Amino acid sequence: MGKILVTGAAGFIGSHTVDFLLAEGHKVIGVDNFRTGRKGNLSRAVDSRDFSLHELDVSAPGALGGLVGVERPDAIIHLAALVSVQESMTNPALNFSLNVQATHLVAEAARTHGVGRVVFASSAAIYGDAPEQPAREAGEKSPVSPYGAAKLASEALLLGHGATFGFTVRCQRYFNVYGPRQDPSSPYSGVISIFAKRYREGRGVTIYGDGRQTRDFIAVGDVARANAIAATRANLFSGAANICTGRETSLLDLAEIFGRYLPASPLPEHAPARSGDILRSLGDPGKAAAEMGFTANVRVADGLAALIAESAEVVVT
Ligand code: UD2
Repeated sequence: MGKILVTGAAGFIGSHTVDFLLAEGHKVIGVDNFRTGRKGNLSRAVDSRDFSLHELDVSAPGALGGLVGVERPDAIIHLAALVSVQESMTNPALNFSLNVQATHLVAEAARTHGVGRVVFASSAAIYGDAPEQPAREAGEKSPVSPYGAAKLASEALLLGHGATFGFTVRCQRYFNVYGPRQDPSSPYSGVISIFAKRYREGRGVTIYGDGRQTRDFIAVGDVARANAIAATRANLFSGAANICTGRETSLLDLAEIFGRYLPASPLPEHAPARSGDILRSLGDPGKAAAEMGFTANVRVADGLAALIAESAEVVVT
């Protein structure tokens, strides 16, 4: 069993990744500065003797390096980030610090202390707003936000460091991730987290535009498993791969599925489409399957059913 350091451990994807790794028997070192992560997300993990939690800002020079030097993990899963595309536009300097500078410090920590593998939270945002359908890894990358640009730059920083200094780098290009513990508090939160909260409260939802826009929604449990594979599977090569399902679901379909489970809900209302909203987002999952043996298992209807059943966990106070 391995020893894995997870940055952003108290976040949405981070905490599910921690839980998955612990369930597989690994030792996990969690790192978070609790800017957006929440200690409550780790309520299961903190009971494990194989888990330790460190409050630390990855973008502060020396902070992560010191911990990596002491702990000497086999792999680092770097998920700590400024996660809001909107915030990257209102505060590009903070985006640079948390989404580029921090990545460089992770790469340096890996080089300095001989960490064998780094797994990175990249994003479909690197493809921009008019990718080929389905988006393939070798296709054009034209990010349309500082967030997407920082993710693309981070991939290059890590892959360059890995190739130069001899460690493996896996860049995970997540599509639209959803599931328990996703924070629904902002209008720019993931649409499924917003819909789940509103339906649970007996309120209707707002669909921006005609609702025929589609996304490749992937369950966070699948993403956690993809992270664990990338960090621990033997004989992986460096590279970048979409973490997606290869299936698209429209907003109208989403509302219909929620309505099926919660039939007393009001019908959705429509509002004008958001500027810059993309019509279709769909990833090709073939490269992750070929390079890592990863295939998403959870169908959206099943993922939504699980989310509704776990509604106590969805409540964010
Ligand atoms: C996703 C990512 C973002 C970035 C981007 C790249 C999330 C949360 N966001 O943005 O980080 O990677 O992809 O392309 O994964 N909508 C409604 N009603 C609502 C909320 C949203 O109709 O109450 C619509 C929204 O206009 C959009 C769709 O739902 O058409 C998905 O919105 P989103 O914010 O969940 O994700 P997206 O794909 O815009």
